Amino acid sequence: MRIGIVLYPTFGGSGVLATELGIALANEGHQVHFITYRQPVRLSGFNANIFYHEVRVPTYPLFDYPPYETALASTIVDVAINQRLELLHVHYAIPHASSAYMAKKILQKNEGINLPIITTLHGTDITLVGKDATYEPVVTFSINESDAITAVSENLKEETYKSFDIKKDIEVIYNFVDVSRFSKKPIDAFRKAVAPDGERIIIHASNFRKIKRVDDVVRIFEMINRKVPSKLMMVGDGPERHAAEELSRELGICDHVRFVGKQEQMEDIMAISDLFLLTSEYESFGLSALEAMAAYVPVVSSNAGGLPEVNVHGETGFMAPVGHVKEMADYGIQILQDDQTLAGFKQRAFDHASLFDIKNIVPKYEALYESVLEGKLVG
Ligand code: GMT
Repeated sequence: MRIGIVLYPTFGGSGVLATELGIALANEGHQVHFITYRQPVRLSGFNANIFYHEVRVPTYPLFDYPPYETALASTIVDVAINQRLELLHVHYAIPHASSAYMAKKILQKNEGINLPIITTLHGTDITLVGKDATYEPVVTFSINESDAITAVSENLKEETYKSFDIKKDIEVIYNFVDVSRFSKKPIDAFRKAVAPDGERIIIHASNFRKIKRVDDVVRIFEMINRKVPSKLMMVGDGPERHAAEELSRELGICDHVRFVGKQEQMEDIMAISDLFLLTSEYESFGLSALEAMAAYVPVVSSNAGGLPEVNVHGETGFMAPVGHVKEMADYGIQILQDDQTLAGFKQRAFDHASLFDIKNIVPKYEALYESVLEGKLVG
């Protein structure tokens, strides 16, 4: 198949998932055309089946807000015609689903081409940004106009039906992880550099937006560290990073906390970690938690959104209500208290992550593409 994939090229979960999906499809022999405004972060190395088409958004003195949505629709039209795309898969509804709709209409009218559109809903496109009245009518319309809709968890599917008047079926296709890539042996020298006295290594990775409640991570770490000597690695960057750094100074733990910024080799960092903290107010799924589990790292998380579909309470880690930092710290201590308990959680985290292995999930997207193409009306 010749597949177009529209995505955000950043470190956000939707962009990571879309990039990994495209690479997996290319490895299966499909021709994959990524369409976005910058080289996606996880897209490196040469693959004969992968193409990257950059959306250029020319500036003009009149534009306080350069019209990305229009530029994206025009690029989709161009790529669809010149690369003879058979279908287009857009990740994150805003503004990708409406640009896709616009492109589809142009292709139909001008070229007699029917380009099926698949929209994958990822999270805040529904739960935060999308349902804001500023965007809602366009989001509802463009989701309904998609030929197929998927959501990354049962919870996100429910939230979508709750917040939008969606007339079509939404298929749940869970996020996935390449277990073989994440289950790496830890690099001893790296572990020693972070935890020279054999401390436990705790990790958080996100884009440090408010919704992630990174202050909670710092507070939980402080409580765990009082009982179990540990180090905290804060991976990523975003608006709340500075406040979290300040808090770690206030709590007198900054010698034990490293803010390492955005990292591409997540598998090496995960490999040396003992516990992953994810305190979010909402997660449709929690891809970072799944990647941690695939690296044998148990998870203490909030129980918001789709997290209970990923983190099995008492098995792969623990969950507590949003903001219950003391409870989460106690769970962390319980997991880290001795090597035998930790080893049990690590193994179960890995076993559960294996259910979401790339090999099990990517065929579900391929089957969906095939069923969309079979029902396709040309012209
Ligand atoms: O919030 C983020 O970290 C980024 C965001 C996105 O859409 O780029 O992530 C969402 O999509 C991920 C991949 O499907 C999910 O695993 C995340 O849970 C989801 N984030 C939220 O719902 C807050």
